[in-house]
Amino acid sequence: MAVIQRIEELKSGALSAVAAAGSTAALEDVRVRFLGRSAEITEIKKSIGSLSPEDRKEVGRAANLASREIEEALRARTNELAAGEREARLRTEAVDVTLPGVPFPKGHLHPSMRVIDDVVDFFVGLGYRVAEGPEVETDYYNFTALNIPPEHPARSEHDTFFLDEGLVLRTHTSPVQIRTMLAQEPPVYVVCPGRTYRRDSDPTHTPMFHQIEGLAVDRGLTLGHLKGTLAAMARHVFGEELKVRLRPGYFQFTEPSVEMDLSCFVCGGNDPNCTLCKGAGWLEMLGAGMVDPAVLEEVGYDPEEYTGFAFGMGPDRMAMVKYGIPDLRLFFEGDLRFLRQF
Ligand code: 2NM
Repeated sequence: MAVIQRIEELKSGALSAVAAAGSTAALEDVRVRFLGRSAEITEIKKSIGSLSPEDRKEVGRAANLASREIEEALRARTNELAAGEREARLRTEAVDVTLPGVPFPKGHLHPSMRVIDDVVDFFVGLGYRVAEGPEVETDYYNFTALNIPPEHPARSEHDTFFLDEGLVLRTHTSPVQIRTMLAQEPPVYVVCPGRTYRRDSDPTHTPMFHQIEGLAVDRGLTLGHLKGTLAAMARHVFGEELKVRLRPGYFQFTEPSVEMDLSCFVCGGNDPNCTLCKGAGWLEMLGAGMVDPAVLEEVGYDPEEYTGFAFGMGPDRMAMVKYGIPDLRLFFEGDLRFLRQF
């Protein structure tokens, strides 16, 4: 019968095409061509219904056998080729794990940032929160709320950069403490690092410099808490052997006010020719004091119920001392030859 003949031809055509295919993709083409929806064998199977019962059985059997044989050949050849293709892909994608890595250039922490991180970490460890605020401040937050009213001569000590309409570049981070106190009730324990600005430029002053201030307001806080806290902070940053001392100081927003010195960590106070302390034995480190009742009242705290201590320090200067850097201006010139040393 002609149809049976044709099925045989199609089958041997398909088997040679399978044998000739060089890739799994080519095999897929062969499958579509010989067994797909519009392949000739498929058409023959569809037309079986119109044959006589005897022919139907014989043609059906031949067509099914042929399809099965082609499928089997496709499966076997696919397995063969897939293994080779996988092998080739693995070879091209191979990674030589014994090759040295590509060196990744390391960044450097700026010396000021190292001191800032040290100080902030210390206070966070005590349970203080970190607070930040705007660098462009209103005159009110930068001065008036801190017991420095308009026209007060203390304002001139700040060498302020004035902007338009009652705005200034903040001369300290104290306005962040004012904002914190206005936003919450005591107890307050905050540390406030940030950039500050004063019109000043020489080997130990730059127009932009960093400050870290801190504030604690609670029931029963005393100068003793201030001294213990700041001494522990100094030892954390500069070394556990250090001694500290307080001297009387003056700030408009604290009463009493103090200055804190560190014992010289280069000579320990024993070398009259010490290059760091110049024989003084002590290094000036920070200013602090008990928050003036006028400041507490300004933010709506009752000074009969609460007391507080506050402090401010210059991490840039602390870094100069800690790392022996003679000129503060080097800090902000962005010269990599300088920065890479840290
Ligand atoms: C200092 C020294 C002493 C200070 C006081 C306040 C506030 F907001 F509580 F009044 N903030 N910062 C303060 C006190 C800052 O810097 C040398």
